[in-house]
Amino acid sequence: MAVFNMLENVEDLYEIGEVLGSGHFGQVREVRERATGARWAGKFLKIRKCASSRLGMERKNVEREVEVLQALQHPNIMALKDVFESRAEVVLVLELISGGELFDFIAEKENLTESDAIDFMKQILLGVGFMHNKQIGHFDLKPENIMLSDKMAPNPDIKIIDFGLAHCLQSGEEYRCMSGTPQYISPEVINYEPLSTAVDMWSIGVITYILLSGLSPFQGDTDEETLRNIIALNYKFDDHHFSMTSAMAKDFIQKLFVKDQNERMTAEECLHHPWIKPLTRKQVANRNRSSINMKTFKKFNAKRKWKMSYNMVWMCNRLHRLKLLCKTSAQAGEELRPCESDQEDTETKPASLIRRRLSNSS
Ligand code: PIT
Repeated sequence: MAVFNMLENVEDLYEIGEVLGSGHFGQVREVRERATGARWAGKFLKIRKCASSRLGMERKNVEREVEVLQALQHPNIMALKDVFESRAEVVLVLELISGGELFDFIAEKENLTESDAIDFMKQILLGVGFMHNKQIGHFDLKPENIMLSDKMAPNPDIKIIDFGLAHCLQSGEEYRCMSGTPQYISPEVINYEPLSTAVDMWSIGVITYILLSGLSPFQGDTDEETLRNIIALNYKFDDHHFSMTSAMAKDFIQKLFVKDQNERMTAEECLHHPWIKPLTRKQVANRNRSSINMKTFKKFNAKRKWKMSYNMVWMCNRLHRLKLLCKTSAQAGEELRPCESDQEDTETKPASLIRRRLSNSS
């Protein structure tokens, strides 16, 4: 069992500042180290005493995330500095990432060539490749989890965040999990098959497709339809949205949208694909000539941000209802309190929800 700093109080060592973000993971706030003045991000997780066995689960999930982060020291992966634990709370002190989300940064640009996109993709692949070499899968790669160190820097660094669903795959172990975000999940997740690090490579295919075209490859009108499109590998490069995209970029994506996990390109192979690592002058010229479909991309990003705000309001309402329910239950003498895991994110859906949706739709 991981042992966290229980001797000192986080507030004795850090001054707690403004909220940077919140979601299914809890709340992330800026914190300032009192001794040095250095700025960090503190992820605050309430570990509440619940009537159910969720308490043990929550602690285990945090421990797993901490173990993963401790194993991942890489320039493109958010670093973990310290962990504090009190009776009701665990605080992870993380690297402060002030550049915001990569997709927001791109959406502000007037135009971007494939070369610019490749510079970012290369960094994502370096971070993911590093994880995969340690047999760690992120299992929730999506635009919200790809941030920039500092957007004012001439060449900002990519930082991969949120290792809440990450898992270290042990040899001989079959790991199945049905969490994730419908648009970005792979067929093996939907089919509840044993998972490998190739799950992340599928998500990288989806992210690349969106980055170049502003379209989501498998998006249906409902989540069920999206999941069905993924299983049927139902996507296309339509001429209208991909008119500015190079053939090499399409080949790169096609080699990630492969049903068989063993046949899908690995991060290492991606880094050697000619789209990422051009071998000839012609290939370099092609990358510079091709560009991101900015008009559709901006639209996609605006819709994505709107959905995120909507989800946040939905989550707050749900929490409020849960609190009311607790009050009523407490008055009735029942022991029931909301847990952190009740703060369900509507984007990262638990298995039961996806399963219910699939069975309803058949
Ligand atoms: C920020 C700035 C920053 C770190 C984060 C967000 C981290 C977010 C985060 C971290 C996790 C997690 C979920 C989200 O599971 O410096 O805006 O470990």
